[in-house]
Amino acid sequence: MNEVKIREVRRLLERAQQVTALTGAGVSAESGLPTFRGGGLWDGFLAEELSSMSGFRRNPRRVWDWYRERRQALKHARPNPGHLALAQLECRLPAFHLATQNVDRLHQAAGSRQVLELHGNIWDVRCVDCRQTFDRAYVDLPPEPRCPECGGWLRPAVVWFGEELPEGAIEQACEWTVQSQVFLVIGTSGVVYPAAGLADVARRCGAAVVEINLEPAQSQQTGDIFLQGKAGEILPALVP
Ligand code: BV8
Ligand code: ZN
Repeated sequence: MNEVKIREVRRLLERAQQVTALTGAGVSAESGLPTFRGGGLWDGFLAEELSSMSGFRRNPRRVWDWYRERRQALKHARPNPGHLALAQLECRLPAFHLATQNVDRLHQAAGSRQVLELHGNIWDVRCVDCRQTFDRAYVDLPPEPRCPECGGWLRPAVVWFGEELPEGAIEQACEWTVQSQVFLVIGTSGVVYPAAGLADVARRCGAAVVEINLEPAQSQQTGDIFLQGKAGEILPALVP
């Protein structure tokens, strides 16, 4: 069944003037990184305890332990065929844009040049007090990292629940989506907004929404093209 739909999506991609892709944790699953929901990273925790400022203020050590574990796993993670196929699409298509909810930077490691990180990245850190940002300088962090400028708590430079996305990020993703004829939604449960709302924007603008996932995501609607399976297997089949 996928074969027919894969041929249909390849045709849509070949004809499209502009294509936008939104990715989530599922695109990094085949690089050995756990996803968030369904027995993943948040298993046993309330998401807000680990991914919110209030959770961080309550127990910064526990939040850092969780991010340090994820950073450790990332050191051994490599881009998988799904990441590589998206980097190929960027080279092959006239206008391809990638917005990701992932903070692991595996798209960049795979060669994607234009990646819009809607939820920040796990490697940079920012001071809670003076808000100074320190890029990768802090790959190996002490258990309770403090700002060298003001002594305040350093935190991961990711977007937590209740925090704004990076300035202009969702607007840029919306602009790409409005102009696209095909919108790929890859490896995301579609529950976190405003990123999950992009698929609705695409539908309202008449784009073909193509969902690539092991199972239907919450945001999926009838009329979408659903390619069920692993992103690392389906995406390479879509590259013209
Ligand atoms: C904000 C930190 C506004 C980074 C994360 C409506 C509009 C706006 C906001 C809201 C709204 N409704 C509710 C909100 C609030 C909230 C929200 O969406 N809550 C949800 C839970 C209801 N949104 C926010 O707070 C956002 N901020 O809007 O601010 C504002 C306005 C005024 C003043 C202040 C603020 C911020 C959202 C960002 C939260 N940060 N994490 C990090 O540590 O990584 S969220 C977390 O979930 C990650 O960032 C992750 O990227 C994101 C989404 O998860 P997924 O990537 O989808 O992963 P998941 O495990 O869920 O699913 C994996 C999927 O892959 C599954 O479907 C699985 O089947 C599939 N899969 C698995 N393996 C494979 C596969 N698919 C293919 N192949 C495979 N091999
Ligand atoms: Zn500081």
